[in-house]
Amino acid sequence: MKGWMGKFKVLSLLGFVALFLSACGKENLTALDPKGYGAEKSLDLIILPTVIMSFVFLVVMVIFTIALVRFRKRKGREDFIPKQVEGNKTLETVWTIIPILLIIIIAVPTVWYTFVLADKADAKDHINIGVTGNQYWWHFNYDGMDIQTSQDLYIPVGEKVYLNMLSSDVIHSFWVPTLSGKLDVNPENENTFYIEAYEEGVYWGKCAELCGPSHSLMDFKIVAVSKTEFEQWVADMQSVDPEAVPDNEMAAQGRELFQENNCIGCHAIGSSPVAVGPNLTDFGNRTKLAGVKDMTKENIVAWLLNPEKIKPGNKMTGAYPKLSEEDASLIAEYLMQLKPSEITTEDAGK
Ligand code: HEC
Ligand SMILES: [Cu+2]
Repeated sequence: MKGWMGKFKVLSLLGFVALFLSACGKENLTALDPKGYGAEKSLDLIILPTVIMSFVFLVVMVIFTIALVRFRKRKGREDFIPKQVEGNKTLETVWTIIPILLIIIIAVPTVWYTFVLADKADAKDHINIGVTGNQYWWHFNYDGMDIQTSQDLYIPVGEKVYLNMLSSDVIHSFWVPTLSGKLDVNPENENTFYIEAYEEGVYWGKCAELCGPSHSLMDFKIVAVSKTEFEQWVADMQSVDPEAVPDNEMAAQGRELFQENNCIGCHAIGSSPVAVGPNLTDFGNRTKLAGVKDMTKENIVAWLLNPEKIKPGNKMTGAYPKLSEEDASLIAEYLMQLKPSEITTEDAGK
């Protein structure tokens, strides 16, 4: 009886944990609701073996139950020995061939789509974006468009977008579960694949390779907008004047502090290739600070005073003079008005 209770407790605990974990996650951060070609094919490849394995499990369980019931020890036939089938050639052949066939049924589409999804023959005809993984943020460089940005990647809906990925430090892994599978981002040897979003929307991405203390905070977003909105966004980004002095007095002071405090050495505004830290051209258009915090002035000031508290191990901590709260607040004013485009994540239906 006691053993039975123990099992019951373990099972209910597992059930509870499963229920609890099923509430985790964000919308558009799931591989089970694909909104792009890569994710759709990945889900197909999850479903196929699951169906086959469930079927095998069912068949085995049915045969097992029949055997248990039919050949159990019964009154009056204690010495009954069922017919022995070891060495039966037909049976042995059947249960060797069936699993081989099932494995082939799983393997063929898996290998096929592995090659299809890695194919980059038509990359030249599409948008190419250089992706750099950094501890703990992502940088994006639009090929031939003179646009550099970080954290949020704007793409046109319904189009293949090729991502050519390298890391500036350790191995990361680029994963936008709703749009595609994962791909490792290595310090050497560029890895390429494409993403394609069927619907406009904001799709959350995660680094999927343990890369340091703030690995789990290495979030980013794909913002899929209509083709015309994308063209508008490109034009807006291209017409940014990095030298522009804001009209707002506080923001203008913040701009000077930004230049005096080393910030500009790591953070580019405009299409400069400097990318020791995130490009801040469209910082005011982002909805998250450093990928994870809500974009409020308070949070920006908190970040500037002590980034370590928000992202342990980040590469900004200690690399600039200590700021007073007033200065941090002025810099925040400057950064928040860096909004080059009217096209924002809201346009993507979120
Ligand atoms: C040594 C280079 C370096 C210096 C100097 C530096 N930063 Fe950073 N900064 C970084 C890095 C790296 C990150 C990304 C941290 C992370 O997310 O892991 C960052 C992140 C940020 C972010 C968040 C960006 C985003 O996309 O959400 C802001 C804002 C910022 N820095 C502002 C500043 C300001 C203002 C200064 C000057 C007072 C400054 N930084 C100085 C490297 C630097
Ligand atoms: Cu990472």
